[in-house]
Amino acid sequence: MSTTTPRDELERLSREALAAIEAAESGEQLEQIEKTALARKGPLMSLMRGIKDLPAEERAPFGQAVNAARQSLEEAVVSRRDAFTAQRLAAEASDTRFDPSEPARPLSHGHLHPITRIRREAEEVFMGLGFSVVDGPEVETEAYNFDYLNIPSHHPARDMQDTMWLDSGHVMRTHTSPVQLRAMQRAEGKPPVRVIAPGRVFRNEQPDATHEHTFHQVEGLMVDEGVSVADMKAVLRLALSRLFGGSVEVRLRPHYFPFVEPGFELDMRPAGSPDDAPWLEILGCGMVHPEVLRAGGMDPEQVSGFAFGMGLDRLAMMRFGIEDVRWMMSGDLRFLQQF
Ligand code: FA5
Repeated sequence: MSTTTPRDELERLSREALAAIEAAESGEQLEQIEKTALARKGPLMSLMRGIKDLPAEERAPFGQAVNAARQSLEEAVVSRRDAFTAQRLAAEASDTRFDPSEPARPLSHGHLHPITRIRREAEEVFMGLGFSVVDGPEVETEAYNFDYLNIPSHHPARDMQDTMWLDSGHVMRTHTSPVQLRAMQRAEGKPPVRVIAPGRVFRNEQPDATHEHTFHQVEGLMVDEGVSVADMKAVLRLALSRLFGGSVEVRLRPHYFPFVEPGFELDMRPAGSPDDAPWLEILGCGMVHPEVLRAGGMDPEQVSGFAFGMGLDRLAMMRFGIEDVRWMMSGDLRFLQQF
């Protein structure tokens, strides 16, 4: 007959489990041992279940002994696991592939797009002249893009700007001029209004070296009592001189835009150029048409104003000597990295 008592069994189980924990060579092995030795349905717990067969006076001390054995096994698992972690960290620290004295690799970082640079410069220049910078929606209503600007439907002037229409009846704005109206309306009939509105515009164009379907303009508007063509010419000459970093001379050529009267195209060249030096066409401008002032809530009997629209892409092309406008939005790093 076997003389093994539950106490002997408990001791044997504890000894074997401890030896296994000590002998474990990896975290995975340790986890396996933990799962079998300390499982709820494992050998220790089945000893616990046999407690009811013991004489009454032995039950409590035996229960305590099983619990104590369980606890010391759990502690052994924890300290073995800590040892593994310490080993791993020590191995990592001594890994010769990591050299903290090695110089850092240079970080590659981006820079501003040429159009962003020109836009910011234009904002600075006009803010210096008392203008504030305003924004408007790229998806416009037909009324703001055309009608309020004195371009009624079926008027041939609509064909000047090939339009991308949305199914909703809205348009992708073909120019920044709608922002003129929004700025005047915001002023609620009270001059002065002095704003510029830079932004993206869209036309249903066949792209070529000087035409994009998506490009950038800066609109400008100044409305007050007694504003004249002379004011317009002076402000634009000053602004362009600052933008191009040298004094320029400008000339106005009559041009038809439905929303101004009179309307002009403005050409420029460096101040003091010989008489036969070429002029560069740079923007459209003119005195705000009375109908447009009225649509903006201003009284054309009381106030007058000038407006202009400048192509930012073309400005950037001149400033940086870029030959093809299509490179601007190409996202081609070989192009962008030159700036
Ligand atoms: C207009 O868009 C008028 N709204 C400008 C204006 C505003 C006139 C206020 C009077 C008063 P225009 O279509 O000419 O005008 O365009 C203005 C500028 O945008 C041009 O001088 C040119 O620099 C630029 N531009 C026009 N079409 C393109 C295009 N397809 N790609 C790149 N730039 C363009």
